[in-house]
Amino acid sequence: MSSIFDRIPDSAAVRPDLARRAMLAQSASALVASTLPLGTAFAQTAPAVRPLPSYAAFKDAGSMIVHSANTIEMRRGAAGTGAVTAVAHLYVRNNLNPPSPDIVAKPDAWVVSIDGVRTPRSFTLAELKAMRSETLTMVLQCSGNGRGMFPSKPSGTPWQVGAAGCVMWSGVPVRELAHSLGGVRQGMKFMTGTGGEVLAAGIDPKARVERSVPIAAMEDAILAWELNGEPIPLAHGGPLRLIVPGFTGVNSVKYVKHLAFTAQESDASIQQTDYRMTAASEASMRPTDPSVWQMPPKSWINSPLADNPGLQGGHAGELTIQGVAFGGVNAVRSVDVSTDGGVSWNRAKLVGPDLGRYAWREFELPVKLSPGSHVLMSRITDVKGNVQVENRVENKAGYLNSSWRDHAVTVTVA
Ligand SMILES: Nc1nc2c(c(=O)[nH]1)N[C@H]1C(S)=C(S)[C@@H](COP(=O)(O)O)O[C@H]1N2
Ligand SMILES: [Mo]
Repeated sequence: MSSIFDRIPDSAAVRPDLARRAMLAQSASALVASTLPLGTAFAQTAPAVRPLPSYAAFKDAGSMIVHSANTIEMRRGAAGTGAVTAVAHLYVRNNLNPPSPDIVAKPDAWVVSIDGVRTPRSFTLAELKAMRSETLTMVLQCSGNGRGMFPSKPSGTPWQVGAAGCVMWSGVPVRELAHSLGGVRQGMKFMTGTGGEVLAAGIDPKARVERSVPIAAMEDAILAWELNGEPIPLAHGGPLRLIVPGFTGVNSVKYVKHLAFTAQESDASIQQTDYRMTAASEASMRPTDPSVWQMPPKSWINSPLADNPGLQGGHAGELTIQGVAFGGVNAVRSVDVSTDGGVSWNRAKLVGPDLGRYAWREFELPVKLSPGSHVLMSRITDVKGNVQVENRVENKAGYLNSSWRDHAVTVTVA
């Protein structure tokens, strides 16, 4: 896999952001935007530009940051203002190399086995497609999104905001599938999905991608074969993916080959000693530390930004602040925006379609900023009254950063 990185182009031509930045520097722009010091540090130490790996070659290269062949994020602001993220912009994250593209060549032949029900059995994808299906819009977000903003520099991909997107999945509801198989057996506490990666001979089977979530999550989970109305590409877990809305990305197992209702959590390492909220001072993650499951409420501004000065309007300082907000497992109630570093807040307007409780809402707030520097941030409140946290929860691996302070942007009005 490393061969795809043999040629690393370094010309500005493959960095549209750099080209744009150079142009902006020349123009007499009234508004010069830059991210907060942490973001600036990231921009200065941005990883060398790498080409997209072949399985993700359909991505819009100019909108993506290729951290590695298995970790690709969307640039902040690249999604535009649509409520649904284009597949060409959606981030990619693989814990193991993806399986052979052969599995999406004949998607209907894919087999998934269902266990922990009264009458366990296997289904081909063709058989699942004959059942009633549903479409679900949800935020898919990596547990480590925002890790790049932890000053402690936890190991792992230093994602900014772009390991997230809001996309539509279509497939069969897990609760209906379980019902058709006589229902879940007694005593089952978890829903456990197993990924279809084939481990090389000699590799510890605990290295498999297998995740367990509390069984209540089955109520809204689906086994999906379509993403934004098209067959799911290999990069996003085709031909069949378990979708657990409201939970972080790792819980939505790609190329799912086994779905089981289990009494215990999986013994896979990815469940037991990874994706845990462990104190930074600990040597390793322990199975007794809290699992990374449901996503907390989070929002961030996508415009204006350093790479996207946004709507400057005809007058200096007049612009519309835009961003996205989601509540994780709960719908968005409201979003507030501050232009003075979090001292005072103004209610933003929710715009665009409401695609359900698991989707993000776009928000906007027109403002007039005086000459000088302004720190902009957003803060969501969900329908249950939970408010986006001010400060990140420090943890060893840099998970679940939803701090509104960390997601601030600084703009300077000339
Ligand atoms: N089978 C399998 N499923 C997986 C993974 C994986 O490596 N293998 N990675 C998980 C992680 S950590 C994330 S964040 C999401 C990423 O989904 P995406 O690549 O479609 O954006 O898939 C999850 N499901
Ligand atoms: Mo992830």
